[in-house]
Amino acid sequence: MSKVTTLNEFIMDRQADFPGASGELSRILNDIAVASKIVSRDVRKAGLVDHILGSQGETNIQGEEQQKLDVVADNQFIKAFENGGEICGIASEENDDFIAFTSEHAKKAKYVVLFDPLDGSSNIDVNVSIGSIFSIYHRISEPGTLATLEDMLQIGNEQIAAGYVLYGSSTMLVYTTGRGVNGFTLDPSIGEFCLSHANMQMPETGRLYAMNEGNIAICEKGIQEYIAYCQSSENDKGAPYSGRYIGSLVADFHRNLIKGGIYIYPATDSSPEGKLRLLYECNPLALIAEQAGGLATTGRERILNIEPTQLHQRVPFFVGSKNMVEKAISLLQK
Ligand code: AHM
Ligand code: MG
Repeated sequence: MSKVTTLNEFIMDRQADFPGASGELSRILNDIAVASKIVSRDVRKAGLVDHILGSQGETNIQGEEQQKLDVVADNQFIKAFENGGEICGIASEENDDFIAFTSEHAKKAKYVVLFDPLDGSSNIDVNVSIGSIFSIYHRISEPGTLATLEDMLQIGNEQIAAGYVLYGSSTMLVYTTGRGVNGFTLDPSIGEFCLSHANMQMPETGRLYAMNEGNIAICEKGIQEYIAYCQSSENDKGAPYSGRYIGSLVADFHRNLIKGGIYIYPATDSSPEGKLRLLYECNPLALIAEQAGGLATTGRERILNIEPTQLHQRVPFFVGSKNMVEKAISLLQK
């Protein structure tokens, strides 16, 4: 039988690669793993528990209806970060403003986390995969004080670590600390994430494209041309690509990471900035994509170079296999 490496062991081994590392980042990653196991358990019960499934009857700052599980997951992650003691503040899709933790211990902490506790949550009621996404930064403000908005509004390039959890046919945690990308599958029989996808590499090219094509008529011409290219027999593969759109960013991204492909959420007439949020959806996936050899762009600018101005800022998002993203950029810039 081959040796199983648990996430815990893997994190500890990696910590040894950084002489002088104090273990704070390792503890944050462990806190995320524990919180996501609890969220995974709740997601798995979604169809069974009436009081979890369905709408909470409230809307978040983006005017979207919050699902109960969104709130459950949000609270779970916040609790983990607040109790863990390594985080001085958080920002999440489900909270209008960032939260600065007020305990003396938390004020001394060096890190902030931005996250989407449950992305694609409109898919919960129909039993389709959903995910959590996270992004970790060093704070900019002085330790010992309250976290500030400036701590949250950093460029993606400054991320210390980023990752996602996919609640799919199995639960997987994929993360990077800037030294490659590794994926862990939750073994429910032992309750541990086990290394299943070491050193993940996104294929340079692929034949899968993911976009909400219902928006095609309200996209700019370059997007329409790129989708026509994907569907043409005259493209680089000499045959139409396959369209695959789950409408769950983490699931669409994960499939493309493994099989090769491109995910596009462009600016449209109705959402001129795009739909997806820079800080806790695009930046973390952009870091993972680049670490795996892929690319992430707005079509005009590298995602990881964008100076954020708002917590819930939206950007057009193209992410995936290098050659496919480059082709999309070339048509957009034509
Ligand atoms: P959410 O954060 O409210 O769940 O929205 C993000 C989701 C992504 O997971 C998904 O790719 C996209 O929205 C789907 O949007 P659309 O229904 O417009 O295609
Ligand atoms: Mg989201």
